[in-house]
Amino acid sequence: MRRLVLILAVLGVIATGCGGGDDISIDGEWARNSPMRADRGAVYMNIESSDGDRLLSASVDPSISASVEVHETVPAQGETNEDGMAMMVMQEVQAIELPAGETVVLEPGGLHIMLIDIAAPLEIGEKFDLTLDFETAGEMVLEVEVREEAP
Ligand SMILES: [Cu+2]
Repeated sequence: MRRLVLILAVLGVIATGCGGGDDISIDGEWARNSPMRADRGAVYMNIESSDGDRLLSASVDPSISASVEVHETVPAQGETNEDGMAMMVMQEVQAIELPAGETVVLEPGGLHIMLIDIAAPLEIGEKFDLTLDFETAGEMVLEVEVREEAP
């Protein structure tokens, strides 16, 4: 299902007189327990911004996890495994850039939203609300389902 969310900052438009609304479109959202850490979960999705925007942060109810970070997965500096492959590590990013009209993919092994200190293991089929905070579009609440793999 493709979810088109129109976030027209109506009050902002009235207050400032400028029509700078940004449309954020999200699909393919899903969540799972982190394969690496039992106390973490990860959320993935495809995001597209009509006019260009930045995803600044995300949050969930404390009954799901204590905190939420936006992460990227990158090769660890100078570290390789026994096959000579670069070891991958996750690190927090300040924001995810959303160039106008481009689909940005959050997926395993790449960008993702990390639930830190989950309250309980995420059960397949469970759904929870994730709040996304965009620089221009503002806050948006997305219902995310826990799945074994991407929808
Ligand atoms: Cu992570």
